[in-house]
Amino acid sequence: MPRIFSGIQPSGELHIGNWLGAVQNWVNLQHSYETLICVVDLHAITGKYDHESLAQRTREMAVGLLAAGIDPEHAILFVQSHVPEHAELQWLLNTVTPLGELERMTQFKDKAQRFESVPAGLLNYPILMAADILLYRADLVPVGEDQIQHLELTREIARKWNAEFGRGGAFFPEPQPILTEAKRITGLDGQAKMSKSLGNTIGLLDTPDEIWQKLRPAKTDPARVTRRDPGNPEVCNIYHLHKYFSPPETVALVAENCRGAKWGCLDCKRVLADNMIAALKPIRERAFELQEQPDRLEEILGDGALTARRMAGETMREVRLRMGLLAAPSAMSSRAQRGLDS
Ligand code: AQP
Repeated sequence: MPRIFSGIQPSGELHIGNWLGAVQNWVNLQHSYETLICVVDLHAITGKYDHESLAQRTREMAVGLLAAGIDPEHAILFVQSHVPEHAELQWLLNTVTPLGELERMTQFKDKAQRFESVPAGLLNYPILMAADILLYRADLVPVGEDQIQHLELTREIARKWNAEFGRGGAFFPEPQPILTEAKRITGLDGQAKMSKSLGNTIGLLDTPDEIWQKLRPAKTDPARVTRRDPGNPEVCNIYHLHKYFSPPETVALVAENCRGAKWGCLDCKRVLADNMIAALKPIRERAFELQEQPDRLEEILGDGALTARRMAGETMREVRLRMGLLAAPSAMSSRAQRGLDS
């Protein structure tokens, strides 16, 4: 069975951009692929973050994913920092990654502007992502469009490593992306990508009132100044969101009523809010149930980390060997193994 790997940062609330662009895909694919889903907390500390709430956000992200339909019977769900091999492989891959490639990453250039002194972790973020994927020798990576460039670099890193240490073969497969139709959901500002760190999101677990309070002021067609002005749905983010939450006949009605100025933007948003609230209700309910079962969450993440560590351990043994590192003395390995099993 081909293997897929994907991750999400606990850098804020799980939002509808993550859900439509990636998480829904993970939920569908987990039945047909060997699936690893990782809450990538080591990535989340490459930006400015609140260390006091990181652990809680990590738990909440895992709850959100389970509520959205990630099924521990079908997918290995775990937290990145619980598998130290991610950081180890990242260091080893550092040695084959060209600096110039890191510096030209669009996400690095965007996010670097937010810092006076840019942390090296932000530059090295794509190497950690490559390590995440290659550690499990994944074939496919379901992501949103924003991650395509990082995935291209992952393939380049795999190629370079294979050329140097692959002994004539492709030890690391070159992973391919899987995109959804919603590969780039625009934020409520109507301009930037919906993004946790930009505060332009609707949370997957938002209450009906929170959804409405966020949708009310959301940007629409900028040329539509008054209710009587005919609008252009094609340039309106609210119209595009209707396509994911409303039935086709409503989407058609929205377009017609916007063009004919029969509805104001608030009317259109109210219909979207109702449909979005209905679509997200079962997810919110499942999340509440899970929040009441912290032991269950602990068990799922513990099992996930254990399985992931076994898989990661197999890859790392081979990687260390091929890169010429001295094997750990056997007494040390057996003690480490006991630590791993306990
Ligand atoms: N707006 C989006 N539209 C479609 N897909 C998206 N993804 C994120 N935003 C959108 C996809 O969701 C997955 C998890 O994303 P992530 O949290 O690991 O990284 P990100 O892309 O950097 O997400 P954010 O929300 O923008 O977080 P911050 O602000 O912390 O950087 C990925 O597959 C991503 O493509």
